[in-house]
This record gives sequence, C-alpha cells and structure tokens, in this order.
Amino acid sequence: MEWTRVVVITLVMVHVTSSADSECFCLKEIASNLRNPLQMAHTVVNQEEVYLIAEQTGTIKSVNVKSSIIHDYIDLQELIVIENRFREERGLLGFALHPKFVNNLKLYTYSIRNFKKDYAVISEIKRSGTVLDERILLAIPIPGEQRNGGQLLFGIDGYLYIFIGDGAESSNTSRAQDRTSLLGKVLRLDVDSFEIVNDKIQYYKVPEENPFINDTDWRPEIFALGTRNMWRCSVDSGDPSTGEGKGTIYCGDTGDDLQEEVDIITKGSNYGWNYREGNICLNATMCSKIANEVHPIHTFNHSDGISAIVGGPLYRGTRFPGLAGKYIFGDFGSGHLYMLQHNSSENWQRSELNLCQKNKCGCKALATPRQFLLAIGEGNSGEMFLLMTDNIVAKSTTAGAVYELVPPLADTKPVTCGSVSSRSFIGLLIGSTFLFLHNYF
Ligand SMILES: [Ca+2]
Repeated sequence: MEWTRVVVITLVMVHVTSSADSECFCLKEIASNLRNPLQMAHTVVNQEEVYLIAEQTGTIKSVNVKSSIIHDYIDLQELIVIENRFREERGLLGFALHPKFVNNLKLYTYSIRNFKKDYAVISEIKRSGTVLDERILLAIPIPGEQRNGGQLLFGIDGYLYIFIGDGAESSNTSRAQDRTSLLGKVLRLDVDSFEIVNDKIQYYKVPEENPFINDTDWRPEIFALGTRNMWRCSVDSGDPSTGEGKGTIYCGDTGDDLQEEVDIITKGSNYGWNYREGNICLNATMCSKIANEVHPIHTFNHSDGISAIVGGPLYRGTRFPGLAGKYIFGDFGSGHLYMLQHNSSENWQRSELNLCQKNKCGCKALATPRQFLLAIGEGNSGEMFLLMTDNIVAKSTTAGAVYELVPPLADTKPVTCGSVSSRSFIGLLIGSTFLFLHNYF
C-alpha cells in the first residue's frame, strides 16, 4: 500500500546558481493555528480586502489583510469526510473563486464526501449572511482514499478547470488513460451555463471547444488526461509589459516511486501516467502508443531529496526582481523552494531558493517556517505565500500557518527587534538524513 511506505532519503546538495543565492527570502506570518491550510486566495468580500484560506478539515477562513482578524467564511465540516489520522487525503482539498467573485460571491469547492461511499464533490457555493447556498456540479466516485487531486482554477477563458487524481492505491491501475473515467484527468466546465441531461438539470455545460466533445467514446468534460495526482496548479497572469505567457497553466504532478514532474497543461494532451512516470517508461508496450503525449518541462528524482512536488506560480510580482518570469515550486517533505528558469535552449534549469539569514530580515519578517509545505499561495499583485504545517494529522492539531514571502532588507546591519522566535530553519538541513513520508499527496 502506497500510504504505508515511509522512505528514508539522504538529502544531497542540488546545484544552486549564483542568481538564486542572491534571492533569499524572509517570512512574515499572516495566520496561524490552522488545520492543514492548503489553498488560498486574495480578494475582496464586503469591501474588505481579505485572504481566504482553506483548511483540509473543511473551513475556509477569512483573514482581514489590514486588521489580521480571522473568522470562518465557509464551514463545510459537517458535509465532508476526513478522519483524524496520518496520510488522510480526504477532506476539503481546494477551492477557486469565480472570476466575478467580488460581485457575485460565488466560489467552487473540491471536497471528499460520503454518500454510502466516497465521492469527489465539485460544488458551487455562495454565502448569503449565515446561509450557504450550494449546488453540486459533479460527484465522482473515488475508488481509494489516496490520490484524490483537489485543484480547481479558472482559466483566462472563464472556464473552471478541475484536476482529478487517479484515485488509485497502486500504480497498476490505468484509470488516467481510461477515456470513460473522469479520474486521472483535467476537466473543463462552463459553470455560467446549465443544461438538461437525461431529464435532469446539470449545473454546468461542456464547452463546445473541449477536445473530445464530438467523440462519444470519451467523457466530454475531459480537457487532458494521463495525470496522476496534480497537486497545485496555477495560471500565469502574463508578463506585465508584454503579456507574454498569459493564461499558461502550470502543474506539479506528484510521482510514484521514481520522479516528480512539472507540466504545462494544454488541450487534449496526454501526460503519460501510468504508462510513464516523469520521463521514465513504466510500460514498454504502451509508451510508444500514447497519442498526443506531452512530456514534463522538468522532472526530478527522489534521490535528489525531494519527496513530493507542490506546484506554485509563474512569478509575476515585483518584490523579488530575480524571480521575475521564473516558475516557483516546492517540496512537501522538507519545505524547500525551487525555481525553474526557462533558458534559450528550451530547457528549464532548476535552482534552490533559500531563507535569508535573520540579520537580513526586517523585524516583522523573522518567522521560522513550519516543516511541511502544503501549498504556495499567490496574492493579487503576484507576491507569494507559503501554506505550511508541523503536523499533517489535520484534525488533531492547529500546527498550520501561512507566511508571506518578503525580500531581505537592503541594509543588512543587525537589527534589534525585541523578543522573536529563534527556531532553526528545518528547510536548510542540507546533507542531513531524516524521515519523511513519501507521496503524502
Ligand atoms: Ca506525466
């Protein structure tokens, strides 16, 4: 069973370029006492600028940006299924705001619920006062308890993209290649329309541009296939001056035993799983027969010391000029951050980002990160946040926190700040050996 596998890996030094050395970051804590924070959004609710932060246990918290006051905005705890145990991959797994959320307050959640058996449920939710109005768009039966996906996002085409895990307990099932199954797929829906299907209302419409809509062998919702368990995807907002890259969807797809990967998601593409893992063929008969196969832009081996990928944004903020246009991702087990630079030879070169030494950080940005990285958030202006926890058994603790990435001070003279935490940064334990769970997501 995959979830029982605990891997001991000796972390090895990965190649770090000089440009990354100069791009260290400091951390400002913006929320704590959270239960596995795993997705966030930066928006406006009732004229107040807020961060919305989803906890795996079923709550979407609202954090007022100015006052830091936190309250529950959406509470699905009574509806979802999650148990208090290690390796629990059910619960509330993600959300996305409607492109017109500020006006219509509609958001979309991805959660695991039990109706005699477990389903991945995609629903539209709107809060009116204390009342939640919910419409279920899709309920997809999941065969296992792991690899449940959980990413939702809106593309620049206005459609909702859903990233469904293959739901499998082992690598031996090929649901991701099954055109009649929604598991192991990227789906695309038009949630601003509805249609009647078999005399029942369906609260979405399949976009006419979906790649397989005219082929009755396929589920029409499928936009791309051959994905294992994409954990965190993002949409590039584009180069601020030229617009280059705008709309490109990047994902981290968690691997099995061998490789993690970063993919660019395009219409009708097949990302290979479970015939191929990263760039490694697992099925000699099938690898040469994968139609419309798209290979990862980057892979890394578990021997590099990375346990499970956490995809992040294509950085378009201004605080870290050296990261402009770079793809950012992280490692669940160690909390390390990396960037990929797209160079002229069409390769993406990886380098590591490091936490600054404390004397380079301002007094409000001296936070020490938690151990496990659950997600990388993105603010409205493209700046980044880390969603982390010290304990992944979400229901038993409130060990989660969210940090804003802040650049170092220009002047690195020692700063006197009064009492602050001095915990060491576990993410810098390069060269040491420690235990972590493989493939939590
Ligand atoms: Ca793949």
